[in-house]
Amino acid sequence: MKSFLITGGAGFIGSTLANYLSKENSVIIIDDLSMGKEENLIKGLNLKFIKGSVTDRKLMTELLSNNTFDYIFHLAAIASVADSVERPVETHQVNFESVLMLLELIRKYQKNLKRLVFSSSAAVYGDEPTLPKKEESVIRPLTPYAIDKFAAEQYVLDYNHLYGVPTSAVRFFNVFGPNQNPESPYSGVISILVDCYKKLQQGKSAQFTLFGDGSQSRDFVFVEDVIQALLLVSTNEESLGKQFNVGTSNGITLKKLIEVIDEMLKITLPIKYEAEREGDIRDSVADISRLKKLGFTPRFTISEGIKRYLVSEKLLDSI
Ligand code: UD2
Repeated sequence: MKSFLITGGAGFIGSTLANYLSKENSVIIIDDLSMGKEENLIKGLNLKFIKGSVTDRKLMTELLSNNTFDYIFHLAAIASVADSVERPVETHQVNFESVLMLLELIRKYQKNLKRLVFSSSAAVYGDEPTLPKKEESVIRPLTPYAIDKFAAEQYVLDYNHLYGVPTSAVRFFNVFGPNQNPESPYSGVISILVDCYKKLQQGKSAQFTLFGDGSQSRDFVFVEDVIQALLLVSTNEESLGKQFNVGTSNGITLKKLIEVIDEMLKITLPIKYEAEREGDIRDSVADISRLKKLGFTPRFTISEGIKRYLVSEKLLDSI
């Protein structure tokens, strides 16, 4: 049995990882439930939940000095780019300062750690138009969110180079799947779409607001493939001190995506068109050759991932 710490472990990606790992390992989760939900977690003997913030120095010091972890996944963050623009100082505390504090605590107390994996974001590439994005592509972080993710990621990797702390980072593209919280307007677009279709299927009225003309494209990656990536990155010697794009290498436009779901559910989604969101990136697609070298193969096409999601939300009967 290995010992895991997952910060942000009640959130969408964190809870999927925790539920998978706690079948055969001991998992401690810390989450302040700002976006995550305790009911995302399948409670069992191997899973311990702590409600608290990664910015709480006392709590984090206790956690790191009283336990020995094999692996730490740092997934806690203010995940909304818009939020970071509204509240740059608070975002910085959560998305950057907590990381530096965690690194210091690991350096001091976690001498047997096998790996810290930090969750960075495709946001670091900003609006530089060259596609697909490679890890060594031009970095142009445009928001407090992206600046903090990039700075934290660089610190995480530098702690490997400078102090030998075993670290890696992943740059998530557009992750989707069950348990993604659709409540904020800046939640993942697929969770918002699924929420709309759900209402329509229940005979309620719903309308999807499409920002722009729908020709923008994204590399949507199903959460189970993200788990595959996290496990590969955390256990591979080759990934020490490096960052990895996590996507599928396939982009799809929003328009096409809606057509695919319309067809699956035999529903025509009512769409209200609004102006493009400020700062919206037109196209985003990952080059995943670095991750592939670790043995990664995306197992879900966008349609397969969407189907699974719709089944889990009981919008479709079976696969
Ligand atoms: C993703 C990440 C964000 C950051 C960014 C970096 C998510 C949820 N967000 O933002 O954290 O890393 O990538 O580039 O993964 N849209 C609509 N209607 C809606 C909601 C969204 O039309 O109700 C559009 C939106 O304007 C955008 C696209 O859908 O063009 C995808 O939006 P998103 O918020 O899911 O993700 P993105 O790529 O803006």
